[in-house]
Amino acid sequence: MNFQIKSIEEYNAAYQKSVEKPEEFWAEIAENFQWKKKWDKVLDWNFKEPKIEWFKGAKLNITENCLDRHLKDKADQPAIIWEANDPTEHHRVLTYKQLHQKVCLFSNVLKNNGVKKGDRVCIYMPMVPELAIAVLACARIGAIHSVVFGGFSAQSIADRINDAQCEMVITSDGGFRGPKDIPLKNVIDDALVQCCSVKTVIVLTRTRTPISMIKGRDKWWEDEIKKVETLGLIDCPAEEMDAEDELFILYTSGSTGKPKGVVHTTAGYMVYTAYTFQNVFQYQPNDVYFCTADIGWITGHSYIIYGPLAQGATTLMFEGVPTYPDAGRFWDIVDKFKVNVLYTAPTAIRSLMQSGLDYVKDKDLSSLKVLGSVGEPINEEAWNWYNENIGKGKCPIVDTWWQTETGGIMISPLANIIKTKPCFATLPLPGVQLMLVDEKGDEIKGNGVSGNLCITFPWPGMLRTTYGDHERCRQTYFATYENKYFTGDGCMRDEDGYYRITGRVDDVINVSGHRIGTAEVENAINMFTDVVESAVVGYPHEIKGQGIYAYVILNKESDDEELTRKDISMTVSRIIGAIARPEKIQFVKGLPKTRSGKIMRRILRKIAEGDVANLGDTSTLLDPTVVEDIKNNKI
Ligand code: 7RM
Repeated sequence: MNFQIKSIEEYNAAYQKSVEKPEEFWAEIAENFQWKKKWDKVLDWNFKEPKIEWFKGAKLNITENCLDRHLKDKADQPAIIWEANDPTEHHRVLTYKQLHQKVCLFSNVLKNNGVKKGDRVCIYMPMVPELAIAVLACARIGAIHSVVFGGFSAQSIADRINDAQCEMVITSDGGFRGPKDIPLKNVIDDALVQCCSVKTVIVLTRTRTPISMIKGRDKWWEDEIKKVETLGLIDCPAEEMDAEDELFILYTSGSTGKPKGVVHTTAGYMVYTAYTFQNVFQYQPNDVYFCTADIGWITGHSYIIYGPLAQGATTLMFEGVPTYPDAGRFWDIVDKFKVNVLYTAPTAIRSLMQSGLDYVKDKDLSSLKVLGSVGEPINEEAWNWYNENIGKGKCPIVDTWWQTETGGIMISPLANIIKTKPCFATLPLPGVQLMLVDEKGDEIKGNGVSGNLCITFPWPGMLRTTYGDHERCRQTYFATYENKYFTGDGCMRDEDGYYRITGRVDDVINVSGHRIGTAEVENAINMFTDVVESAVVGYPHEIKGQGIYAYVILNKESDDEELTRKDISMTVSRIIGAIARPEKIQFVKGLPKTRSGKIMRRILRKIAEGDVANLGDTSTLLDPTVVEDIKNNKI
């Protein structure tokens, strides 16, 4: 592998080349992969439509790159180490050879059940190796996977299945998450009442919770595997895919009510996740790499599965949560498997920090070499705690900024190469051309400035479209500023030219690293019988980064406000999922609106933040008494 950057000079040279000769730059990197046919053209693009094509004309299968090509030298090296939710349950190790076999077998299960290239498959599973196997099996036969995080409600799943017209669902009887059992198959049954595209449901046995199994539709994973084994369908040749064939859909929230299906394609995504994984974490052969994300989010797709496996790494997958059975769980895992690279989220760090050092003190963390952070801005206190108590001052912290849409890491230090600075994602990776702009879209030049973060040139890992609605993709990302991809984030560039992401500038709340659209939550709250109108904003939350604050107008006074709050919460849980439940609900008589009827969220945000003295310009307010009422009854 010859794309590993080893020094700051090599970084500078790589960056410069990526800007001056982007096609040559990425072509050289792409040479390190296994192609069935090489590309005709490295890049074809315009941001107007947008049209983005990387490695056009090339043929490949990403699973040959993640599995088959490692069989020569790494057949017996662990590909996936799996640690169960319950520490007394035995962990599992799948070598590259074993993972390859299991993916092939399950690929044949998919084919045997009529799944073809281009079909969409919804995956709703707990963090078990079979989830990674299901994802890779889809990729192997050219089916498009749409993984839905296990915390989403039946309604959310149904919306996602219908949007993508999935033919199959892969799930399990249930999942273990800390002290709880999650009834995954039950939720799927509720969802499928609304989904007529789904013909088959494959159900893995995990919790042995009693579940319904519908004849003709539902099939046990284990039985299906036996069937293909009996038929002698052991090997499964990898489908030949075009570079720009769709690899997966992943739904993410934006400023509008409906989540978007972000589409990633095969070749560019593979090259980008592998390149960034290698360079950001500086992964060395035989390192044990542990990313604590869930595969239901982009971080799990890119940096538990595809990036690490493309690089022949050992990736550790953890089924549970950081605080079960106690707040020492991550450190026990680091100790047990001698983890070298740990990649986690600020929300987890803050929660473990609050639990105190007792959970850290007797753990051997000396194997750690690199620490990573992702999902939201990391505050200085958490950064320092992570650095001192986990890294013992010896491990660089790579604060990685990126998005579902970017496919892979965009701004980050390269471990041990780019000097870190608390709270700074530091510098763009090679191939990433950034620009800060003002409201009008004019570039903000120089250092010591802030603006809206845009990207001005394509990179291989970028989204290609939003599923079934290309115009929405253009509108959302390419229309705000001409000829630029707009990230939705605010950003500052300091005197050293280092970048610091300050947070979303749109109506998206980042709760524990999960993106939630305010409009989505409002729609869910408005479904509650007695709600007339609502407005949702984010406010600073000590552990979650941001919490959800809802202002709600009821059609009649509640005789038990606490109960009504719980009812509203339950309604949101049903409509979206527990992750979107508002932390705070304030009943109000009216919402601050302009004369044209627009809710003035800026004012609501200020009040939720507790900054009532600085509401800013309120001269356009239709009815100022509304604001007084809200201020006086703040919770
Ligand atoms: C990977 C992921 C994306 C949004 C993004 C930011 C925020 C992510 C950082 C960050 C500050 C970081 N994808 N964000 N990483 N903010 N520093 N290192 O999280 O699509 O779920 O979210 O998350 O606002 O736009 S995501």
